[in-house]
Amino acid sequence: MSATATVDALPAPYTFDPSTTALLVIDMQRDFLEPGGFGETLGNDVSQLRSAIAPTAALLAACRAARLPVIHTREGHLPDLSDCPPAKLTRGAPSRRIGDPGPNGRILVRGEYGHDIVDELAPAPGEPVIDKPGKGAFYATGLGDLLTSLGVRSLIVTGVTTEVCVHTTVREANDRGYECLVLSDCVGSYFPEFQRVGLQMIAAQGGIFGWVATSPAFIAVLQRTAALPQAA
Ligand code: C5J
Repeated sequence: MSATATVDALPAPYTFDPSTTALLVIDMQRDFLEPGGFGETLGNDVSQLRSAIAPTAALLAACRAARLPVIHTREGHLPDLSDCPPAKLTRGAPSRRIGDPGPNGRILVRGEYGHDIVDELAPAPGEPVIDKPGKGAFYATGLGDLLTSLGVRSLIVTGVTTEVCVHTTVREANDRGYECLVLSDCVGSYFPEFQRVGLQMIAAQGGIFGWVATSPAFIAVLQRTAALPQAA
């Protein structure tokens, strides 16, 4: 694929070249989406995030069919917590702290069941999974080098939570020159008002750090573009 495509988006249509575009799925982990994990220890209603699963599954299928690179991320820490800053480890009064044992294994620790991605959105063989200690997917990871090696310039961004790891990553990506389209039905927040305002913030001020569209709109354009005859 090398034709450009345009999706209806806010604040303005989003034009991308599928041959330089990747899907980035942020932190769709049991620790955030299922009971007994990090999200719930902070007092959140984790059911709020589940609406993002089905549209993201459909999006994954469409991106795989169109041969867009798919990259997943997971937030979490080494078993000895040496990559977890004290400010993150000791903050607040959660019911369990990072590293404590929980029903899905140690909270937010790499290699534990709760740290992994939910079954519905499991990475396909060969899809990169970026483990990150922070909220942003570029901080202390190889994501930047991976995107450079793939020749990616545009990112379709989904995942949780809208106002934390999705926002941080989109801001980081924007500062690095990537054009980010956030799909509103494929991101989720524990707080409906943060979901609404978080999306508004991305597209405000002429698209201060990105664009916002729906996944059906994006998928329809991707499928139409993939079906076009390609120049030799
Ligand atoms: C949070 C995330 N909310 N993935 N992480 O702590 O948004």
